[in-house]
Amino acid sequence: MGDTVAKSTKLSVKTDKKTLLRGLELMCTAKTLAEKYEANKEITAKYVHATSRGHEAIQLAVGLQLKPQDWVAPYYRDDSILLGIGMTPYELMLQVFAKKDDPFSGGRTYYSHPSLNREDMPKIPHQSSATGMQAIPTTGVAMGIQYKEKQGLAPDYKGENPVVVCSLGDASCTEGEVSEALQMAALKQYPMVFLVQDNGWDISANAAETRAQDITKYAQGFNGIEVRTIDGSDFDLSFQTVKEVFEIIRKERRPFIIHAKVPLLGHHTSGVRKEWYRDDLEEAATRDPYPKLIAQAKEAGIDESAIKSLETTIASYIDEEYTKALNAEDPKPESVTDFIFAPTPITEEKGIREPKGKKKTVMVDSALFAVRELMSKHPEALLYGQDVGGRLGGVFREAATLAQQFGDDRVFNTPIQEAFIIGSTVGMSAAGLKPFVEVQFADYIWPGLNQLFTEVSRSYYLSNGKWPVSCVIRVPIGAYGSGGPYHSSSVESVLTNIRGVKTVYPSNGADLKGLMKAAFYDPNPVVMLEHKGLYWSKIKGTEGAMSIEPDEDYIVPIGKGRIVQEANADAVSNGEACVVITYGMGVYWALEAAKKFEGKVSIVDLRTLHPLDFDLINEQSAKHGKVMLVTEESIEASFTLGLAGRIQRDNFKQLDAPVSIVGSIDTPAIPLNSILEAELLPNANKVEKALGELLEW
Ligand SMILES: Cc1ncc(C[n+]2csc(CCOP(=O)(O)OP(=O)(O)O)c2C)c(N)n1
Ligand SMILES: [Mg+2]
Repeated sequence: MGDTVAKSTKLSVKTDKKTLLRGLELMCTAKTLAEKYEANKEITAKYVHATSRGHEAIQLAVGLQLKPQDWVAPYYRDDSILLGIGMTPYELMLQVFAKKDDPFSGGRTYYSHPSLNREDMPKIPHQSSATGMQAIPTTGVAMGIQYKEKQGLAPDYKGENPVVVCSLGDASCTEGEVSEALQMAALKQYPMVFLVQDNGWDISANAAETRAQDITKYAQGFNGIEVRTIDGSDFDLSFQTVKEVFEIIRKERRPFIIHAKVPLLGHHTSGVRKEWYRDDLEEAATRDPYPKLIAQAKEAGIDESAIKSLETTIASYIDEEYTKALNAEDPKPESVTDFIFAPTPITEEKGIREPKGKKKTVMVDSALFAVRELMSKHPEALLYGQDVGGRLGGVFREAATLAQQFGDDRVFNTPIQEAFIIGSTVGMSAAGLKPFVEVQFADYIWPGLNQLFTEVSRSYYLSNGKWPVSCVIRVPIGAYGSGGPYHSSSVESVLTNIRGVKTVYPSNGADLKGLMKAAFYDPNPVVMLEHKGLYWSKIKGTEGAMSIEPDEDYIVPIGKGRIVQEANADAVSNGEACVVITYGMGVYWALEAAKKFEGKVSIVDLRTLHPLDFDLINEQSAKHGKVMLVTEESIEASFTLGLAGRIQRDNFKQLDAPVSIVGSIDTPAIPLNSILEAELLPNANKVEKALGELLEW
């Protein structure tokens, strides 16, 4: 086998003998693992997995040359990258069986879906299964590294500056989000490599069906990314190419694509088998990297008998390790709730909410002041989004003056790329930074929602606590002055459904400032919903959103509601009072409506929608017996409807009436015309009418 290939291989191996031997050992290990899984498929295919069979050469070339300061995002076919960086077969097999000691996720995610934060190895942020979706978070890492270098925050690596590798299958590159990542890498010249392993296959769809051009041609649309196309089944060529590219990036700090053509020799995954649909298996076998590497090893003077003995040793080693891994401990059932949120240091309200001798300011400025104070104190804090840069300072002037004060590298505009804006925080946070990002309108969070759900929200849980994502995502929200169908929407029901993200919705400047501080110091992702109609208190009845600016140390813990108004004690004990539980604009509708029922209405402002302050909600519900929920969203299938169910379940015996809900009329969108808009939205009159009915019970 080796001899046949040797004839067709150039006799000019450049890689040293020691590396060739190590490459051979690891390639043999990867191949033996794949064969072992296949031979035991009744057992190993309990959980779906894919192997690198056919892709090993380029993967090992990358894995073997990564250093501890580097970052890599391997995809599900990259088990040879993992072997290359030094993971053991036993550690990998713990993942195939989803065992407790799986070093990546503790049995929470599939084989070769790594996340690693070891001192002596390259770093791997959490890797999802969603094809192509790692491109943005990984570009975020490179963005973070560049930021640290520019701000003088990076350690001195003595000329060996970090490289970031984002590994992708060829078919995944047609995902729209990949182009957002390429755009940013090209535009800002990030120090990274997109490694595209081109086997010509999607699952069963082939290149001819799914792409108009390969990545080499596609990349021509991204000015400033250098591309190398190589035979990724040739270990020597792969090793030399990666070596050269890494060396350039370590010095010149600019992006590359390595387009590696490879044969897919194994199954797509354990569940989708090659013999069902592949018509190219014979041709693919002629490009097997293993005999090619054997030929190169022989050329470098490694003899046949040494290779044979290596193969035998590895085979029996894998057999032993397999049995050990199969019999390793499973995760404990009770561990299922570990690592939902990383513990936050902010648990108490602290500081002075209303310092003496200060004038009231509008809510939009409270946000600005909070960000300014945080950025002055923390060089790792930065702010980016659409139009937040110096020229405008945000379409609501919510970031006005920040770029002037902190410079264009710390406060800057992004392209219109909501997925990048949100998803890049995963990488920025992993790199040790604290990004504030902004989605211009809640209506435009949808293009970023995939990143929020797939990457941001799950990173901490699926990495078994290794990679919390600390970021603040500011989102102006809500209907205000005929904003119409695309500048008025409420999105909290969808956001609160994404469980690994905290959702905060302050109704006044003091809370906004205090919560912005808490969000910044929180190790978890926090979405800060900021109502546009409250920003300047221009709507009648919302003057209360203005507040004296709290002092610099003032902080409001996330997950704690606030009693805005209390009914009088007699009315409460006689069963003549009710509590309105609400948030955002609802606080002002409730306050206005309550004027007609003097002393009979308590009002709770939730301030945080997830995690909810159930202690306060239940205490107030039970105490009043009559509960009304007010929301700007429509009611069906909503956050508020879920909350009503929970209140009724927890307080059934104490309630004197069904929980009343006031919300918008249920339509697919908020219409533009002001008469239609007013008809659709709640207001003080609608709340007043519902209060009258509730208090009648
Ligand atoms: C967003 C998303 N859509 C669909 C899938 C299902 N899926 C898994 S692998 C795959 C094909 C990916 O092909 P490619 O990127 O070329 O990698 P290869 O498996 O060929 O190495 C698909 C469609 C997925 N995991 N994620
Ligand atoms: Mg492919």
